[in-house]
Amino acid sequence: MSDKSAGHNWPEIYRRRRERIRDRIGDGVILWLGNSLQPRNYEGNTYPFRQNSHFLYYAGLSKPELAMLSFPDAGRDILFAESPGIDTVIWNGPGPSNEDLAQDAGIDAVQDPRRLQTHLDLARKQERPIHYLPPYSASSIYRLAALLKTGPEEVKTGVSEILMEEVSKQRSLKSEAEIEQIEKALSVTDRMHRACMAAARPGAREIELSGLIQSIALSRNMQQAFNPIVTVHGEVLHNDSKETVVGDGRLVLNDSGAESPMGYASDITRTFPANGKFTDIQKEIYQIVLRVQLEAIDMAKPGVTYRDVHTAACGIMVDGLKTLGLMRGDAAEAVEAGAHALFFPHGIGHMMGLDVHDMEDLGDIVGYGKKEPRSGQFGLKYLRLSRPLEPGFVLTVEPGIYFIPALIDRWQSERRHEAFINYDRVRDFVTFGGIRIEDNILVTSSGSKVLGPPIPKTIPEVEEACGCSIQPVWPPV
Ligand SMILES: [Mn+2]
Repeated sequence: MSDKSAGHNWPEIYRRRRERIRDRIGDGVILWLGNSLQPRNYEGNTYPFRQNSHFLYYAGLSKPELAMLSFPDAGRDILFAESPGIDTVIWNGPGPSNEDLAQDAGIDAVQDPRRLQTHLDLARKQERPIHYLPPYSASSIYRLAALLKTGPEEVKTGVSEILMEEVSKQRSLKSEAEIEQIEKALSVTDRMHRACMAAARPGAREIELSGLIQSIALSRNMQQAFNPIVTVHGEVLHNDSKETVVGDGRLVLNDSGAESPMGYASDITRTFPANGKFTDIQKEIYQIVLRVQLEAIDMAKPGVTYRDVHTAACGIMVDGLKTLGLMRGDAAEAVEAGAHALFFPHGIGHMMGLDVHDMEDLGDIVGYGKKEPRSGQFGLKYLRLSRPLEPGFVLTVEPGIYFIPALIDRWQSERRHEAFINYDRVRDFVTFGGIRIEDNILVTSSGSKVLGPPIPKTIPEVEEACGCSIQPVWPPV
């Protein structure tokens, strides 16, 4: 891929990553499938291509329809790529040769894609296990079914658990070169958030702000790591930015992050007043969320489980909500019962790397390991990371307080957790919206470190950034 950071021998990094996974798997063959182009409305008009993140991690090549085989016993890998024909050159220009691709990935052998079938047929005939990761797109399921001469359902049940575990272990620990990529993305995300604060004003539309921040990333050759959430309805957790007009006195929630050209994510949330000044009650709720976030960052260190960080964060939140008369009773008991989830129905954070929810395609093995089941309790069931933290993990820390009218109505009608929730007081906040504050941290040997440049976060910092004039995307000539 383009834009490799200087000072790192990427072909050697990919080669070593594959060597390690081959050693851990030990037998059979490992099949790595790259992604295909996804059509928008007909085959030739496609969505922007995004490579499979495992393929990026082990080969770094961002081109559709690639595949790779790793042979643990022979200690080698083969790349499978179609040779660019004259039509490709005419329509898409002269791209890199297959030999160039192989060299970039640190692979010695490159073969025609039709040879992949021959290798797999032989492995099946010899009854050697074929290890592959769970496919998440219909095109990959279909491609795997054809290659393995089986059906889509059999493809899903035949995934390699040992490969999932070992990939999860390896990708969970981020190297210095990977942290550099995440920080590169964050430096653009910082610009996106500052521009959004500066440009927002009563009367603007959510979609204008969303368009502005996306243009900032695009003009630096970066995609978004996920669909940005820029909205006055922060209480709708994954609200798409719409034509909604930003009202005076409203809070704008911006949850967005650029993706580095090598595919690394960033994921930042800031919430700010549309007119540049927080009201008193907005300040009070904001301060509770900020305190929870800072204390959660402080708690994150090796050996501590993220579930304990989540639970402690919920307790601090309940204490804060009690001072405003929204909750009552013993904070620990309220959290144990799940009463706080009326205001905070999601988890404190998740792993982040090449995916914004890193390796979510591998399931709970990443955030929970093999032994710990995920809780079924409302709120806690959305905690994506629970396991003990290790140096090298990159996580998000993202508490929020939301006033979700439909949830308040339902719980109040059921008189749910009445011992802990003061519904009469909650009614005063029903049009408040929501506040979330999110940063990306690296777990270090002794604690944790917030990644990227400082993005306005305290009330004075946010109000100052809201009062700035908008910086042009391109410097004036
Ligand atoms: Mn997040």
